[in-house]
Amino acid sequence: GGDDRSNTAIITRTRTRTKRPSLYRVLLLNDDYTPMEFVVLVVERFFNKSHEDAYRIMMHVHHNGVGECGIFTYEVAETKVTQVMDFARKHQHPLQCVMEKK
Ligand code: TYC
Repeated sequence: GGDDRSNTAIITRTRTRTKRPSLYRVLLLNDDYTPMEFVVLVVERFFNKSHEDAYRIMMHVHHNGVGECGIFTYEVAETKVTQVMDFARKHQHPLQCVMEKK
């Protein structure tokens, strides 16, 4: 900045600290009732996956009990979970979608 009263230059800098946001996995859980085609549609629609990738993810969940649909910041992950849970409820399927910190 400008000189002070004793004519000494004062420079004040504030360090810029950039914090990377925490990331969250969004997972689908298997159940015995939700139709496979419905899960594929969910993965395509809400996670922007190709039909082939959506089918692979659905089959992974079917065989392993749980599977990852994507990794997002907190607010985006929360929105995905809400969208999927609302869509499943609307169609009366018990499909469960959850998020977990990476
Ligand atoms: N297990 C279901 C069935 O046999 C299919 C399914 C797959 C359900 C993935 C949920 O997240 C899921 N119809």
